[in-house]
Amino acid sequence: MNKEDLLLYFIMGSNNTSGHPSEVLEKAIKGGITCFQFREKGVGALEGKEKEKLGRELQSICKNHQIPFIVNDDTELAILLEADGIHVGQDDEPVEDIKKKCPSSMIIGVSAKTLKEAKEAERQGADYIGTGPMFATSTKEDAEAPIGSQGIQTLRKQGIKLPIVGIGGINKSNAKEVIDAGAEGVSLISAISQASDPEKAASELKNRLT
Ligand code: TZP
Ligand code: ICP
Ligand code: MG
Repeated sequence: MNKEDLLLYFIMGSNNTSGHPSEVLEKAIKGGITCFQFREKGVGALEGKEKEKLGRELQSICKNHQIPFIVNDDTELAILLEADGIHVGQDDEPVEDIKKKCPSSMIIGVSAKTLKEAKEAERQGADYIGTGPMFATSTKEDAEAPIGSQGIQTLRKQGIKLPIVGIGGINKSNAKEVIDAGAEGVSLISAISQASDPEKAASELKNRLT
């Protein structure tokens, strides 16, 4: 993956939107997102064949537009779909185990916010880290206290060289601040998935970042 692909990284599952996920994704792509993560999690999340079906549908839209398609958490699904990548949290499957199962071309993203977590992700060969929550968010039920864009500045000062995307409570008013702190990109859910006009939301975000 190119670092540039991380600039405007949209994440969504079926419970993040009142619209149809495929339509929201199409609009987000028109607006200029550069990467997509399928995160089917939380209340009412699809499972099994239904989850696979939606994943395939969203992946096919990404393919048509040459947008990297990343699967959250579910290594088996990422392998089955031959996704471009997998994103895991600190409590999920270790990167070393993922690397044993997945093709070497698979992008591996890890959630990491402390120096220790970031160094460990780097050591294990992650391709990027997702750091947050940057700001207050109600999208993730068990989100910890926000660390602010300073959290990214600190990781950079401490010598972390891996590409970083900030996550959590990011919108068009604070997105640039995250990039200025040293991140390659911003990842976000509600600022696009809950927008009345997801295309406009994505394109306004993109304009603030380029
Ligand atoms: N991880 C940390 S915060 C978060 C995740 C998945 C939720 C991001 O959602 P939003 O709506 O962009 O704040
Ligand atoms: N960062 C990214 C990019 N995705 C996630 N699901 C997360 C952190 C928790
Ligand atoms: Mg997880």
